[in-house]
Amino acid sequence: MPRSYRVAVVGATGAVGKEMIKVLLQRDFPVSELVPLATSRSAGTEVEFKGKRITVEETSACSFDGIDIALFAGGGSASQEYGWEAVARGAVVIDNSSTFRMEDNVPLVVPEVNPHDLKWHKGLIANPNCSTIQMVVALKPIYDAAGIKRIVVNTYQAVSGTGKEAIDELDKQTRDYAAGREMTAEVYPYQIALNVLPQIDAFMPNGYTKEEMKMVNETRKILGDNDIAVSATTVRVPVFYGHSEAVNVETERKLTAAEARSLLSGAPGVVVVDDPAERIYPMPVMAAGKDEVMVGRIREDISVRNGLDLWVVADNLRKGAALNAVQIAEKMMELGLI
Ligand code: L14
Repeated sequence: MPRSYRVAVVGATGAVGKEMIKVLLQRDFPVSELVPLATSRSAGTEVEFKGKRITVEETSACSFDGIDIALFAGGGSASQEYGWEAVARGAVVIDNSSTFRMEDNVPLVVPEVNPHDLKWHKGLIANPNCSTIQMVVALKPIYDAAGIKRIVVNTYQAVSGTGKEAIDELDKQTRDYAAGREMTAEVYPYQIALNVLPQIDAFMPNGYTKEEMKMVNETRKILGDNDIAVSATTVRVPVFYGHSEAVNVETERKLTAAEARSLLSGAPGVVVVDDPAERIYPMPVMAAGKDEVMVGRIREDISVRNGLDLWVVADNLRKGAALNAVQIAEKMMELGLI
């Protein structure tokens, strides 16, 4: 494989796609050619990369001929249609949609947590769900040190996870409210401004949403441990960028809060932001635009023998999506897999 890569970004004009192009630039990823792809709706528009304007092309099977790495920014339909096709045409695919995450022949990877799973890839690697990624980055050091029996997580998810239209909807509803106009909701079933919606993605027969079950199943797959019990409630809040999570974890062995804090301080991809006396804790406005997963409110759960409570915040478009995808490519380079 070359030391500089022809990189396609599928969904290049969306919230995640744009962030992917930004991350490639910021990290100086060795791109010999950038090929931005999108649906016919956005084809013909331009993106800027290293001072050049590049025309966005409509995705087709032939788009992947000669491509080394294809980053699918996700909406599942392009992934469904072209994911394995791109592999057949010689590309390594890193897919941000939920389409392939639970398939047995597809590694589901967070580079700080399970880089070894890249070794058995079959051409397509899945990028986990945004809420799952930031949680497992924070839990990995705890899992390694003390084992994990059970996780109960509640999320506070930003609208940017849904995409540009949702960012615009929160912006518009907020303006409408300030101007005394009536708000209308199109993207979400109810107003999101000044509100909280206890539904992300569709409901399943067991009463959980798909987003909640993604957190359950993906966490076990990434940590490689099907014995971990996980329950999640995923909630949309009127925040533009940055997902927050209240994570309760029951460990096999006792970990004090001080031990957890010191483990997390040395963990890759984590920054501890935890000084309650000074009112210092992570918040989405602080995490937006940052690469690290921020952890604070670290304390021992008073209701069980071996339990911890954590507050975990990260930029859902960066570590939750674009950055993790690019880090997967970087890790594959490092391991000599591309
Ligand atoms: O599984 O915030 O990647 O609406 C896509 C939609 C994550 C949540 C996924 C959202 C989801 C996202």
